[in-house]
Amino acid sequence: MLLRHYGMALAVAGAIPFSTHAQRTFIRVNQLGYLPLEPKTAVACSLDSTSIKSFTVQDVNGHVVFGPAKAQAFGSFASCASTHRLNFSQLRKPGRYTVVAGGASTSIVITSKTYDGAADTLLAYMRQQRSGFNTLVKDSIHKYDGRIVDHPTRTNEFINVSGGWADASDYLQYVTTSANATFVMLMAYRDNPKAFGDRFDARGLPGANGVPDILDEAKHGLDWLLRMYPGGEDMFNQLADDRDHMYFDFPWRDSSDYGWGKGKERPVYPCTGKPQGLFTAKNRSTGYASTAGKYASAFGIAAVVFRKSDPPFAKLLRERALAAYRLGRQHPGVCQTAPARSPYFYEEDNWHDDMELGAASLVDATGELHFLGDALLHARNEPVTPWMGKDTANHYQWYPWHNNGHYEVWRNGTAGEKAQMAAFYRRGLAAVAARANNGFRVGIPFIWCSSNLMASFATQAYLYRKMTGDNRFREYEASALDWLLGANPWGVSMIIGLPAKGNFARDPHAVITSKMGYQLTGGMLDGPVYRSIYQHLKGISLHNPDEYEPFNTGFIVYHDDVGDYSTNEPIMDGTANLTYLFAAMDRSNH
Ligand SMILES: [Ca+2]
Ligand SMILES: [Ca+2]
Repeated sequence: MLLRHYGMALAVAGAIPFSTHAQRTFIRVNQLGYLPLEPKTAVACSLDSTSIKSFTVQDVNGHVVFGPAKAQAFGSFASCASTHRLNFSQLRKPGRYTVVAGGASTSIVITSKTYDGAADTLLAYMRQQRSGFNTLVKDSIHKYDGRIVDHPTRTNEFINVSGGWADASDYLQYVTTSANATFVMLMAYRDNPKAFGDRFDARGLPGANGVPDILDEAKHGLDWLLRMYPGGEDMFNQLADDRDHMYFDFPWRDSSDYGWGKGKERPVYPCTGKPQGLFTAKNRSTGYASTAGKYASAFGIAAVVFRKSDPPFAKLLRERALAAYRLGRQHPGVCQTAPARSPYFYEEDNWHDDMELGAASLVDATGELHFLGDALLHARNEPVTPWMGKDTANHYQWYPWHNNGHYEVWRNGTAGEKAQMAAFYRRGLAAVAARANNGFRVGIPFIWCSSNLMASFATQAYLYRKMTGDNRFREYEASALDWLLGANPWGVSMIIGLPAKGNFARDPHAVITSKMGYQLTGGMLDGPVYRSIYQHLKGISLHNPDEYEPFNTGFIVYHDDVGDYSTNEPIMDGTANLTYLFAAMDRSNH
């Protein structure tokens, strides 16, 4: 295992995580590259209190093309005893360069093509996560989904809910994450259609089918959501539960037994408006609205996107969006995911954000402006996504990680309403930025799934900039994106396979990587967490020596190890969430 590990890392020139000689300063960069006209910063992380006065940027011939320029000292951050920001934003000429500082150097690239195809790369992971027809085995998996549980009159009844995506490296499926993923992918396409290509068919197999691949993927999600909410009074929320965790199986050989036989039917949970859990652990559900709003928004935006290409499908989606939204109004409150044998569940506590987005999506889907009034009321109930500015939060307590609803309201609002939505975003961004006075310019809390928070912060900052032209958070936005692509203490891109020759996770918490050596291209990892979280989660232990050990001495940790499900597990909804930002950064749209 160890040999495979180091062998792959060494094959990447300049991307060795840690060398045995006494290198103490490491220059961390956005490994994918830098856009010519955008902010460009590298971060020097020193494992001792090194002071760096200046840095240069050299071309491939070793000629200095920028600097010596001042290295901006920012003190310690996590394992970095000292950090320095190396800002070369003024270097705009495309090319390959080397950033040199404090006896260390790292290569970078500046090109307008930095993000070309990056959003499509994320979709590779989404295809791999498909339930129903799966591209890896070219066959249907989880063929017996599923049987209704926890229902007053329909318990044990079979319902066909085949399809959708596995949530992470287990095979649970949630409407809350799947509907958000579907919404964001449709939003990404609506706003930046030119970022997406057509190289795969509807089933996810290679070969163009005349449909942008992002819409093929969104359609796969919609088909599942339409099964999970067939209309009417029963709204389903979850397929399978954590009894899945008994086995670390291939998806096509899932041995989970929910009482109907190994590998047979999986349970389908409805929203009930009450605390849910078939065994000891219970969630704190109070209503339907958090799930109903997400259904309404995914169906609502889809009704607009498919209006021209498939009018009957668009009509069905519009009707289903209205039905879901009505059910959300009847049952305010949250519909959380249901735990089974384990104490963990998605502890979502907010639902105004979901109903806001649902209502705002219905404005475009139906042309009825009264939905905008609904959306505004919900927006004012939760102006700022509550994790922003905080030091911690429960698992998925404030979800989605940013509220696209404010942007959707802004699109149809009056001047005053637009200004209010921008002000709401500004408050959240300012609260995060106020905590970001460090060398990496990051102010998110390092709770479980920190990469999601990083991506959502950057997306909200981008939307705010687009809405207002105000660049005050520009540097923080770029820093969050840089962090995800390698400008972090470990020098690891949090997206597997991006860039193709970069330094990314070789040993993620995923069975098809650990047992088949298959690379989960495009998957975004959970990302670093507070040391205290890592130490207190159940069932975590490293399977191999930690190659990033020198960088895991601070308040946050990251391990490229199959045993660490807290930092090194790819996640479906986070990956989909990033499609918007990557598409927006793709210069083919501009
Ligand atoms: Ca296609
Ligand atoms: Ca919510």
